[in-house]
Amino acid sequence: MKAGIIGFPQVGKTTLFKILTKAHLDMMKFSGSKTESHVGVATVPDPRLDELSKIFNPKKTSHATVEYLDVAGLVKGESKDATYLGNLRNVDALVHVVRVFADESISHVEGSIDPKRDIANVELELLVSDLSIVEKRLDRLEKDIKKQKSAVLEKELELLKRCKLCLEEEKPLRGLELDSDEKKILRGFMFLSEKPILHVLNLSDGDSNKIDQIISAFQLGAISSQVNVGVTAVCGKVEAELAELSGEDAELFLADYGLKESGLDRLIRVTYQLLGLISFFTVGDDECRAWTIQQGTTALKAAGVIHSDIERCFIRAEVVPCDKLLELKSLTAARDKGLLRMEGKGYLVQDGDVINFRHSG
Ligand SMILES: Nc1nc2c(ncn2[C@@H]2O[C@H](COP(=O)(O)OP(=O)(O)OP(=O)(O)O)[C@@H](O)[C@H]2O)c(=O)[nH]1
Ligand SMILES: [Mg+2]
Repeated sequence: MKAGIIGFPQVGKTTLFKILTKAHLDMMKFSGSKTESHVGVATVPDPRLDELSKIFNPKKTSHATVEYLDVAGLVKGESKDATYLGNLRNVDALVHVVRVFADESISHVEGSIDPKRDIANVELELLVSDLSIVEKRLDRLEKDIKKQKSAVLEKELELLKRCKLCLEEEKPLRGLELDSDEKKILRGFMFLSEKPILHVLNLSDGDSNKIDQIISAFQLGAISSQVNVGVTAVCGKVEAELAELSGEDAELFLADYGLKESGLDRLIRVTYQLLGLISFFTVGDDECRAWTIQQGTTALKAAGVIHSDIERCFIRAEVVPCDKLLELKSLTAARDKGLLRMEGKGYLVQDGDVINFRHSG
């Protein structure tokens, strides 16, 4: 899974990127090139996997990961330039950092704190970028159709006209209702306003206890209830300090700020929810591992996430929910109790399933 971090300049994008990916990069200042970006990998925290590892004591424990991309700040009005946001086109989701922290010494593009306005402005940049792509393609299509009639091209033309209308009304494409054929047609364009987006409000340290009320405090209820849109908050500065601590110190530090979990944990959890992602596990002496899949994935496709050979030679999946396995402490015990179920190709994998794939390869 890949997520792109976007936002206006000096809102805390790189700060968040560093926290998420635990990157210790000193040269995080961008040289000014619009297409420059940093890539980092965040580990998805999962206490269930840690518990499984305690039982199986494997040589290796592999958490799921999310790849984050940190790009230069958006400049209003420049999104028509296709290369500017080009780096973001192949991400699965966008994380939009919104500045809420007050700091006189750090300039704010609009000169004042107003998350609702900033969210609207960023959405507008995404729309404008998509619209310019739609218009170019429509031009081309109309010319091609004049030369040669084609049902396939006509279908694309109709769909892109719908997209154009939507964008001209300043509505993001993620709100369009599309059937699976239409989704397929649009996939290649990698439209930005079609991607799920998580707005992350970057709060002042003093506001750490307000995270739960953030949506109502800034009247973001209507925004957060839109399809494929999430809103959450972090305290960038607090999290940056937290990232330097470990274990008990980190827990004490969190308690001091009245926080239940680190912003990193929450952010990754919310991103998973937003994208409809779940985890299943494989266990053994060699490796205990978490795998990420879309909710509603079949056992066959889940096998393919591990290796295409396992999908190709799939016989069956042996499944036990992780909480049951943690209780019984071994697969043999689970089997003896009749809790290790045999499932076929079409079984829909559930979050927390521990799976042993039987295959003939
Ligand atoms: N007071 C305060 N300052 C912060 C916070 N988060 C980031 N900053 C500061 O704001 C400045 C900009 O932070 P960055 O993370 O570099 O922001 P950015 O969005 O990556 O900036 P560009 O890449 O230049 O667009 C830095 O000086 C940070 O130390 C915060 O939560 N509180
Ligand atoms: Mg930056």
